[in-house]
Amino acid sequence: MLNRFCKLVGQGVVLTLAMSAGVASADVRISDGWLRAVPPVSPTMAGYLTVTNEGDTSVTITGVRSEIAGNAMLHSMKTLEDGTRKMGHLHHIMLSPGESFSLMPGGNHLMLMNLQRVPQPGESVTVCLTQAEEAAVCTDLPVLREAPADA
Ligand SMILES: [Cu+2]
Repeated sequence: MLNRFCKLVGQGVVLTLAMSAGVASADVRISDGWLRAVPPVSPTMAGYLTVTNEGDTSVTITGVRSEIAGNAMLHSMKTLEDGTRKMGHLHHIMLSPGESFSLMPGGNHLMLMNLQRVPQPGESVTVCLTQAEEAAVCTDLPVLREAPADA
């Protein structure tokens, strides 16, 4: 038992050294993020952001979560043959090094569902993007009534 523990600790040290040496680093940045304010009775709210892969390996964003939401999802918008638009589950976002992907009003968005509480304009909410290979990346998004003018 003691042996096994020592071995695990040893592996952890090796991993840390490899990462600090910059062998392969995934570096995901979230920018221009915000959540659209909703009435206090709303069970859901939508959010928008740009995610950029600033590392040197490909990354896969697999979803979104927030402590105020019982459930959260990335959604895509599709235009159907009859011209109506419909939301669908965006299962993942793959980003090559240097690539970005934007969630914008009228298009792809993140959706916080089963809201435990409804944050009001002026508040910020921590939202995390989960990744296939790496730890989740979190950021605080402001709650706004309108899209920021310069976004
Ligand atoms: Cu949606």
